[in-house]
Amino acid sequence: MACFKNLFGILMLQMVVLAIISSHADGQGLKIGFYEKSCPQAEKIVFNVMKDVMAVAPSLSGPLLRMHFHDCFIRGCDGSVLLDSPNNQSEKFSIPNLSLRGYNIIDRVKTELEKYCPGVVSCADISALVARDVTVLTKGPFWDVETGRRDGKISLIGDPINPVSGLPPFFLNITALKQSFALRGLSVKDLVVLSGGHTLGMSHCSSFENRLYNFTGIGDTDPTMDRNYIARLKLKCKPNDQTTIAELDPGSFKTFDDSYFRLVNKRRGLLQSDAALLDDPETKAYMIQATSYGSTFFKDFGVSMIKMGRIGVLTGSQGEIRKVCSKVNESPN
Ligand SMILES: *[C@@H]1O[C@H](CO)[C@@H](O)[C@H](O)[C@H]1NC(C)=O
Ligand SMILES: *[C@@H]1O[C@H](CO)[C@@H](O)[C@H](O)[C@H]1NC(C)=O
Ligand SMILES: *[C@@H]1O[C@H](CO)[C@@H](O)[C@H](O)[C@H]1NC(C)=O
Ligand SMILES: CC(=O)N[C@H]1CO[C@H](CO)[C@@H](O)[C@@H]1O
Repeated sequence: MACFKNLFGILMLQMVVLAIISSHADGQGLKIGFYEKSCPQAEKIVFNVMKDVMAVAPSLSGPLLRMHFHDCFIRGCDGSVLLDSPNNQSEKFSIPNLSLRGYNIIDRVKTELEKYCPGVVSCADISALVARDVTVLTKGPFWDVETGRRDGKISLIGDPINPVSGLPPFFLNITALKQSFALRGLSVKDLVVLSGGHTLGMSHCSSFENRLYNFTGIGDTDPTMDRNYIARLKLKCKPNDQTTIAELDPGSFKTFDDSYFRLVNKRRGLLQSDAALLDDPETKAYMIQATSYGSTFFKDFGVSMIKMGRIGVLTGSQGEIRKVCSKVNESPN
């Protein structure tokens, strides 16, 4: 009985999440060049700021790409990840945000846009455009970003850690990863393609320490991880290290390329959720294709990013256009 109740609870939760997400799951109301008339320079302004930023801080490419992913996975792509709250109770104060950086860059882009077209471009769209631009500026693919998102007014610290509707944690197995993506209308192909975004960025040692030191609680290592790689990582990450970070794609973590897949194929994926991509025939086959002659990874990445960018968006008269990305607008009374 308890079991039934539990299952029912989970089903209910999934239905609620689906209801929230599917309201605009197809991205209705978004289009390429939404600001063509209202702010013709918008995309150029974003790109120019990002060009300056990447010239001096290329290591922000990973966190800024991830920012859009976090935003879309929680409550849909509505800029909720960017909100502060007076008592630190918004999404950005939730544990999975440890690796998010670059909020000040989003603010800088917003400030620049407000000079030219005040109150026109949403923070949710800025996040989507910035994700594309950091990809391009690190030698990755270009795609046309759909715009027209509006900003949400709610951001809750508990949302990212919700086991069903939250962010997929780094230790998820392939079944759970697929479920997390499916819940948002994303396919198994989207899962493996978007994981390729780990070609940029870093991860805290604490996110994979168990694989090096205590995988099953008997002081063992993860048998699915390359032993030489484990030895190398142990030099960098000591037990209970809360501060050190390691490159997800060592040697080219500031360049968008296919080397992440090459590493995972060689059992050198850093996170358990990276290694898990070898446990499914479809994701495994994709990673071989993606690292072979005629790879479609670059083209696929744009397609999956556009799909992700449609999750649970607010459009039309929903939400608002924030004046400052970290704050909801004052109500006019
Ligand atoms: C919110 O977080 C910041 C930085 O982490 C901290 O300095 C500040 O004291 C916190 N505010 C409250 C009300 O907890
Ligand atoms: C995958 O993880 C889920 C929970 O996260 C668990 O219920 C399931 O048994 C796991 N599947 C496998 C094959 O390990
Ligand atoms: C390994 O994990 C187990 C179970 O969580 C714990 O009891 C043990 O102290 C850990 N060992 C080390 C060396 O951290
Ligand atoms: C739990 C945790 O580390 N939260 C962090 C989330 O991000 C904000 C802003 O960067 C930090 O101030 C929090 O400490």
